[in-house]
Amino acid sequence: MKQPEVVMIGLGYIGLPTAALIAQNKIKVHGVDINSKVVETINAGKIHIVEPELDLAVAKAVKGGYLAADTFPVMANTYLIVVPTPFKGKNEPDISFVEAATKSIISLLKEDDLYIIESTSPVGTTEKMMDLIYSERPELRDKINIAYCPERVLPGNVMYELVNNDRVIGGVDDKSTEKAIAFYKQFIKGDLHKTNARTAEMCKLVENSSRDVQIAFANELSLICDKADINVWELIELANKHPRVNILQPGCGVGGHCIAVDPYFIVAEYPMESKIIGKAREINNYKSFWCAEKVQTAKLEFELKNGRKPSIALMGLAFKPDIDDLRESPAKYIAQKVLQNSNNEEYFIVEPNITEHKVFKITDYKEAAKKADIIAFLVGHKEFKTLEIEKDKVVLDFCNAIS
Ligand code: SAJ
Repeated sequence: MKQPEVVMIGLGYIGLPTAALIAQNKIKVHGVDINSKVVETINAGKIHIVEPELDLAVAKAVKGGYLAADTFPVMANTYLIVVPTPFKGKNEPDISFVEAATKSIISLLKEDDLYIIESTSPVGTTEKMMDLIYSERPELRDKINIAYCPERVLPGNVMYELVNNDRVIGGVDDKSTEKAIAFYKQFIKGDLHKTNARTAEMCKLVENSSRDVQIAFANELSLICDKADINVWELIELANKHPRVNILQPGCGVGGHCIAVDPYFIVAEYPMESKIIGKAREINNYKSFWCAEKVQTAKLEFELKNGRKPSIALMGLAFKPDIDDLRESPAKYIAQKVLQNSNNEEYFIVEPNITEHKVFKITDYKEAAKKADIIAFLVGHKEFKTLEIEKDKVVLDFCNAIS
């Protein structure tokens, strides 16, 4: 492959679909991943993650010669950093992957190049990386273009949303913003909104924090309603009849690798100011703990009433309905917690979207619902809606799964 136009560092849930999309537009992409297995898989035209339509896009891009992967970068004109930003210590963002990815391309940079970070990052990361680049290559100061552009796709619908969602693009200066806009215009149909790098970084964090805060409100209502003996789902449905009220749904807590994570990036840096954002995280985490306690109480009540230990079905492990993704899943946390407190009861762990798990023995959902005395719905998977549940069962429906 002759010199690629784009180097994509990080070929995960966002990097690979983005690389495939760029390649579909006949722009040559050199994908980089530290995992040589991932590199091999992609070069064979295959994929290592579950995402509808991605397999075809990657196969076509590789076959057409527009996408190739490797464990190291090469010279290009545009460099995209799409690597994870996990936590270290007590919910502190760890930007060491962004830093390592940046370091790996510094020596390749030349005048007029475009460097973009897409990884969710704490405010100021793009400027920090700019300083890092210029400390090693002072002759390039103000001669390259540096920008931040977060993604906002929904897992499971990535290939559609990547093309059609609006994007927020912020450069470290106007020239960088314009250059980044021109780059994304080649393959994105959604509107491209200009700003500066710090605002773009904060925008991503705020989008996910906003959702976390709204879900925390719904979860708080569910705790209040449980005490007040009110059906929270009926209450929310009625309150939402107001033309300007739109309350989200309570559940077992908040999971996934974005909404349960990104708010901490704000709290870690602005702890005194981000009171509601921090509290929302606490409430949503507490909701999972509360659900586990409810299962525990139901077990004890059953034993007192019936003079024998109950069998328990835990329905769902994924972090949200109708997916197979268990990352940061509140349901998985609850299952672990309940099993830690087990006292020789029989358990049925259900997850219709996966067939096996290295820790949990997975049981068919119909069989579990038939055999268990206590059925706790942890995720609102579509399969559960049609279950016929016998009247003598104790049902704990934490996510309105069966109404
Ligand atoms: N949840 C509730 N109640 C609700 C809605 C969701 O408890 O009313 C829970 C879900 O069960 C799940 C969690 O919240 O545990 C997060 O689910 P989600 O569907 O809100 O979000 P994700 O993590 O699948 O994807 C999000 C998306 N962000 C928003 O909707 C604001 C997506 O657009 C982002 O691109 C993605 O995070 C990301 O990468 O940041």
